[in-house]
Amino acid sequence: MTIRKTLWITLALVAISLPAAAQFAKPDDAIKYRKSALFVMQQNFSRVAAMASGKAPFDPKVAAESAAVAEYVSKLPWAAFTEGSDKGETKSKPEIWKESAKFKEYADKMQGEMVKLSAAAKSGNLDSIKTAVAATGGTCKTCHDAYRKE
Ligand code: ASC
Repeated sequence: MTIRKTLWITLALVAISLPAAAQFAKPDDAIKYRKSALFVMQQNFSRVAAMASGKAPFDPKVAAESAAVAEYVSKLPWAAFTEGSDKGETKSKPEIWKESAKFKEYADKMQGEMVKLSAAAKSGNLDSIKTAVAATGGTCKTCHDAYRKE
């Protein structure tokens, strides 16, 4: 193999093993990305929460679909809390970057509850959905109280 070829293969391997963080061209893109993901997640979660609280009629199919979207999208914001994206159009507190283990713990907790919510919604049992909505909402609030500016 030529040196050139070896170099290209090495570069390609490095590129695919880079963390998702590397996908953002600039800090503003990372901020926009995580806000967008959190917004889409919140919209879908709220739709299910409204059914759980009786503010909206219970539609099991819509609940299951919305919860599945929220569950999937709950995986996305975290790769966008990149170095340098603590400054800009963001309500993220700088503590996120200083307490990354605790922040990750909160993020993981929320994702775990989203999995349960999605399972509950799939089952079509409104009581299970209510329990899961409360648990999931609690994880949103815990993290916001600690890491989101007013
Ligand atoms: C939402 C939303 C949150 C959570 C939280 C639950 O719909 O935007 O931040 O639920 O309010 O306590």
